[in-house]
Amino acid sequence: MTEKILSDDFLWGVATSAYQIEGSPLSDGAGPSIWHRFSHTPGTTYHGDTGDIACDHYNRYKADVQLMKSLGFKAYRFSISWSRIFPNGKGKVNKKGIDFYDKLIDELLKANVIPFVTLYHWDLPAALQDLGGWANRDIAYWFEDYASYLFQRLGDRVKYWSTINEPWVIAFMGYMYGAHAPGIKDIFAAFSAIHNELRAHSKAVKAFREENIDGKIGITLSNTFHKPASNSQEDLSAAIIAHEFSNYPLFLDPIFKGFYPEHIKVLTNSYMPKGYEKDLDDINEPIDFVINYYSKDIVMSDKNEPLGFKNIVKPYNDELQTYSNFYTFLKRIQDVYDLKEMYFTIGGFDDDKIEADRIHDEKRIDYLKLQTDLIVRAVRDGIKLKGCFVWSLMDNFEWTYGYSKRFGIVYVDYKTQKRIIKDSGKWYSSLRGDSIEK
Ligand code: IFM
Repeated sequence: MTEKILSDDFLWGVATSAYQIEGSPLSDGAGPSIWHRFSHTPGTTYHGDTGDIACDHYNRYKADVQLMKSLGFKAYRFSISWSRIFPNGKGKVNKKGIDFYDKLIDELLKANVIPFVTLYHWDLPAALQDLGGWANRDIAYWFEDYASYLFQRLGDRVKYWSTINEPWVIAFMGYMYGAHAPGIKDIFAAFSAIHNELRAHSKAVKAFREENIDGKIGITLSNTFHKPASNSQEDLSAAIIAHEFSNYPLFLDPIFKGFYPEHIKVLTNSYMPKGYEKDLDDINEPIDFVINYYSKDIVMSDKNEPLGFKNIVKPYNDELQTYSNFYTFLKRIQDVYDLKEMYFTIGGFDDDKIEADRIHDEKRIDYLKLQTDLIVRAVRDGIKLKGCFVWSLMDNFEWTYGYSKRFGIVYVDYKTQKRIIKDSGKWYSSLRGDSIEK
């Protein structure tokens, strides 16, 4: 006997982000973003790749929406480029910039694809970086203004909003390790960035509620399963600290409870901006949902490291595979913060075999099967997962890896911009909430 696990309104979707797919970063009055500036700085990306053309989605969005429609996806998670809307980050709106998203959203709705908008996916207006970017306290107000404008302008049609995509990556890859834009290496700036991201996020959530927008708002978090390198007390503690420092507790504790996690007090007291505690009441503003993304690594205690531990393995594509870990993560998030709604973003990897016009990517299919199976089991076991977004709709600019990594379930021939649906795209498109039965 079969039993239906997922409801018909489970959102099977795909995800992208503005700088990674749009191309034309300076067209129609847009201002440069930090990723435009960073990728144009020699030595920052593989082969000096930039997002200048990317998937040319800015000009091909209609065909891309048709592609999503033809594949039967119910939802599309994409981000808005702040510097298309406000070329200087604040002040005067660039009408042509907002027109692009207006048209994209209308096109999606016409195709029956639900728009799921991310306000910020790493491409800060360069003009705001010149003022300190996420390390400047004022960014909370700049972000609030930007978000409010979008709520007013698009809130009649967009019902799902995520404020910031993977805030940990923004702060630490961008401000501490310097590997991502803006390329800063300063631990104090990184902690200020975390704190200001939370302040900005909560101001946007409050604005959303004040505007009475008919919809839901949440945040997208990266989570890494930190396996202790050994059973020593030091490594076990390092894994706990790494978890609280880089996973959902760092964000959801302040958002839902109004304080930073217990085990990282030493870090927050050492590196956070002075007086940060005074902001915690303001940050404490519950949200409607969380989108989760997972990976795993191994953590070892190391007193010489500024954070007291080091991540000794960080497999790029090797996701958290075991059901018990996956379930425990989601169950804790659901119970500790009383969340009624969660979404999952499935990562991916590059493993394409190209034969004429066919792209065989069995490993990606196996991976997607495994991940979707985890999702179905988690829902069966009471986890309130309401949708799943595969990263990514199509191959795109993978940040410092440039175009050397292909995460798409649709192949992009960058010379011709031809899209070719990979075998994994065909497999994923055959998946429907109502067709998954266990
Ligand atoms: O490409 C990124 C995306 O921008 C954020 N999440 C992880 C993806 C794969 O690395």
